[in-house]
Amino acid sequence: MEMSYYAIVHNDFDGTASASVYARAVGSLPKSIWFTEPTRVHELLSKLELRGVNTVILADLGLNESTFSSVLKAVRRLKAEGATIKWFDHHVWKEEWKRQLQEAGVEVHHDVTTCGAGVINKVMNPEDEISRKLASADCSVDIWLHNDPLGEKLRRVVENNRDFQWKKKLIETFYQGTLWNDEFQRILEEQVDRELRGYKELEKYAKVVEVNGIRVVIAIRWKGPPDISYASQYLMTRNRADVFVSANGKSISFRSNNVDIRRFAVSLGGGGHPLAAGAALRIPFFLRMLRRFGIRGPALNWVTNVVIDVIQREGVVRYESKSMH
Ligand SMILES: [Mn+2]
Repeated sequence: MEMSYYAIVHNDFDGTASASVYARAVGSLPKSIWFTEPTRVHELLSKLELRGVNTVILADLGLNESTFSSVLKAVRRLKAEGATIKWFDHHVWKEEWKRQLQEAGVEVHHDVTTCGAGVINKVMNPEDEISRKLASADCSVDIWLHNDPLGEKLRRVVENNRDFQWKKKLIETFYQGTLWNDEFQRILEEQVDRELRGYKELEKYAKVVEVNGIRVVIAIRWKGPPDISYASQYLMTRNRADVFVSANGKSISFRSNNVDIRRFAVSLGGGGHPLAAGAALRIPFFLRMLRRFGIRGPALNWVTNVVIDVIQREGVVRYESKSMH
């Protein structure tokens, strides 16, 4: 059993669940916890002072080429100061990164078949029922398995409040063995109410076009819930559309359940997954101004032309996924 440790985790549901599962496995909460993004891990690690704590765990944080050497330098320094470092992740890694971190003395647990909390649960405490249930709920939304209703509920509870203090409180609650309580229920109900009001408004922000034999629903970004994944499913279903596109002024997002939309995002200079991708797309200043005054039509038409153009240029390629229906 460990005396005390620091946790550095992704700033989302999976990071929160990962920290909770680890805490249950070692029987104590972290001395300090940081919620961050994969692009900022190197900054955090280079500034980290051990102050008598000798274990550092990182979870649900991927790596990238541009920051890897700073990460490596920071972990070498921490190792030299006597730290034990454990890194749990499920994002796509280069073999090279894994090898170099291991050579630097980092314990790497990398498994792309599950979510971050799932990796920790498998390695640290596969027998713990609470951890298994939490990891299952988390994986359901984090890697789009959509096979555990608790995931949809907990995600809303986690995302209800962006404050780190809220995530810390959730970790304590999960650590104690509570996965659902009256407060969560109240938050869920309020959140669902807000979403339902949001769904009613959505149609005002969207239009449907047919291009190359598919129906595409295009939206200008709305404020508040529902979030883009729920809104995209809702608008596609209601409009019997194959592709959902939304633009917020600076970027464009594509979603589909059966068309490879990553190709459209790549064509616009972006990228992502075959069924969820995006690119930078700056709506002209004047149209953004109009939109700010509530006149959305011109911006929506401008985005629609961009979308029609890219679909006609790239053509439609179907994509079948096992994990989505
Ligand atoms: Mn994750």
